[in-house]
Amino acid sequence: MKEWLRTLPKAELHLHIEGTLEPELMFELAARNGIRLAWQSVEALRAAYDFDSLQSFLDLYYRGMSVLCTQQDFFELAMAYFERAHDDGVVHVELSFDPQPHLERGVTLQTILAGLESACDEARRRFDISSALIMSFLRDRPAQEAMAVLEQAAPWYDRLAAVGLDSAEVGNPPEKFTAVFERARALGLARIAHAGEEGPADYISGALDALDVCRIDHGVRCLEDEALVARLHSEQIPLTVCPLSNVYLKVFERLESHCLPALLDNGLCVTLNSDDPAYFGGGMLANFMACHEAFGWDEDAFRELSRNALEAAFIDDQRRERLL
Ligand code: ES4
Ligand code: ZN
Repeated sequence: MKEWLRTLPKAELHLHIEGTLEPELMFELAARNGIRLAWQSVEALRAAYDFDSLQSFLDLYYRGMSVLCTQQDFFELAMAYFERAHDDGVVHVELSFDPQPHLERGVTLQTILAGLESACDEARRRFDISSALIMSFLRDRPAQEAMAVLEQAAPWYDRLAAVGLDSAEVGNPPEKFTAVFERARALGLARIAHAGEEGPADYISGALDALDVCRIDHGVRCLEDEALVARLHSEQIPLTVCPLSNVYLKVFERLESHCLPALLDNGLCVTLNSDDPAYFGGGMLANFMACHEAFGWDEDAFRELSRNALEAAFIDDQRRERLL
């Protein structure tokens, strides 16, 4: 099954590029940039990957990404990810990036985007992997800051597939960002948002109503609201579910108790994704294999999940047809 899953053409729609930073590269970049890390070694860092919640992960995630300084750093980060994705049989990737923590450290949007874009170009040439960029706002920071970042990104609007919303969910409802997403819509940008990962089902409805999103990242808590499930079903709103992430962050205790089978039973448009593969035990193939083992899904089930992702992807129709 593993080899069959590897050859299945897969699209990854929910990936934080900063969450692909493996400890070895983190230490290499820290040394190159003269940055002192809080951990003594790669092993000590890996041992710290023991999360009890989204926040405990985010604390480490933001500390880790502080080694990214130059265009070359962002290029190497993304290329290392693309190589692993190619080995996993991934043919299309939508990379989210979080500008705010980088801007705060004095790293410019130009540095981030030039590095990521050149990696995307090389991935297309070397691996025939297509890609799209999603600029995400941190929901635990002020909406005004997100608005300023959106304005600052003007030179790149035509190269952004969408804007997104991530970071600490509970206490930061989608409505906080109504004006920012309204502005993004006026600029012609597509919109997506994390919702219903740790936050309640209300945040999923809120993201659809207040932010007019076309996809929901995670969305696993939708099952707590029957009317919402009916809506997600009738509108076929794609959910980018991240099975291993949800187990690592204790959204579900074990994969066997994950709600994925129930989401599918309700006829929802589910996709499988890796979220932060360096932190959550592996990439797309590891996530697919874990689901095969936990749920006993067969080839037809995975074909449908991959088709859902290609249909929900920000990708030109010609390439979509070719990959489907
Ligand atoms: C994230 Cl798993 C997750 N949830 C919310 N925000 C994030 N940023 C990076 N990974
Ligand atoms: Zn995420």
